[in-house]
Amino acid sequence: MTGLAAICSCPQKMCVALWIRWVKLNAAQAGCGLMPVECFSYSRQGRKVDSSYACWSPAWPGILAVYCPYRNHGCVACEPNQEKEMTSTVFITGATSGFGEACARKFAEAGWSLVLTGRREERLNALCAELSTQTKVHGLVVDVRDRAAMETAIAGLPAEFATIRGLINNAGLALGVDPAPKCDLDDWDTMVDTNVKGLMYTTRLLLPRLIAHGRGASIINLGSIAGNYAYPGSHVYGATKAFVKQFSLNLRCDLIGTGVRVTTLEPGLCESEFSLVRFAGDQERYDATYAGAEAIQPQDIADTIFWLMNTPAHVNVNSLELMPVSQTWAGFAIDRTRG
Ligand code: NDP
Ligand code: 8X3
Repeated sequence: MTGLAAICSCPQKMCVALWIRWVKLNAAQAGCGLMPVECFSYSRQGRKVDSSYACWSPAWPGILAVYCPYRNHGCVACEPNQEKEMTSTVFITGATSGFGEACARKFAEAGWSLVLTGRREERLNALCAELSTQTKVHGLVVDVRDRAAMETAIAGLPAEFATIRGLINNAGLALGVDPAPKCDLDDWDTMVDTNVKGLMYTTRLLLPRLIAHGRGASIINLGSIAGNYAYPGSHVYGATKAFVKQFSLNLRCDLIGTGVRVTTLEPGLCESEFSLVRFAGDQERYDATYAGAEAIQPQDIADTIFWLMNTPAHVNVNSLELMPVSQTWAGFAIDRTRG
């Protein structure tokens, strides 16, 4: 990481300038809170004093406060005089509607840089244009199922989006609720290719960038209650989400020591275009799905994901299941035609 020169506003003028060098990222260094940095304070006499502590928030692109060795003098306010590369970037797949779009707005509001993806170019461009008045945004019109296109898109990320602090693997879909014997195999292929392989490609391609961020980085994978419980018509959709859960847990094992967290977020009934896609554009079925249910809204999901990404860097939420209060479990089905 690069260095950052800062002007120290020590009221007693004991020190006049600080040179802070972000030493190599390791577990003890990145993240929110008090952390040791290689921080030299030059006294008025030009004497170099080291071992200060900086309070740094990854959500804010600068040093919030530096406690200089002359702590009793209350030297805490520093103005960074050089923009550096600590801005947090979140990469969101499927940002053209629903949860992904709500997350893009939420993280933009908090000043995170955004990399947003989706296939619907017009929608993606409109969102990128809108949010670019608030923060840095880079749009990628790409299908997560297309491995080569994903490789090219990610390899070509501009340098300012090179290090990724958050990945929201959100792009996904369910097609139909017909029983398995009536299903179209193409639909099953589409769900596996998107929910399983697309998520797999995105994750693998971004892992080096998340690991480069290190402590405090997060991967949030969109699972579902359908990955936890069986219900009629869930077949391949539910199975793809069960994959997401196990893949996430397994990833955690391989990321030990990197500081990168992994969470599966497993929502139940949420109101979004998800059901329009599932019911092939049937608005009546969509309306009936949510009628009177007070379903979870995309904003609720975005708030939850934002919270997950901002928990203390030593905490990993392995999985989090959410339902609207109106939704609970049905009983087991019993075939009573047997005698
Ligand atoms: P939406 O249909 O509103 O959003 C889905 C997003 O995924 C869209 O932005 C869509 O963009 C993108 N997407 C779909 N296929 C692809 C693809 N092949 N390549 C790139 N992007 C793709 O649904 P939600 O926001 O509700 O769902 C988001 C995630 O949450 C999904 O993984 C879903 O399974 C999961 N989930 C949803 C629940 C719900 O009840 N809504 C509950 C539990 C989990 P575009 O079409 O432009 O490519
Ligand atoms: C979407 C939730 O209950 O429709 O993943 O499967 S459900």
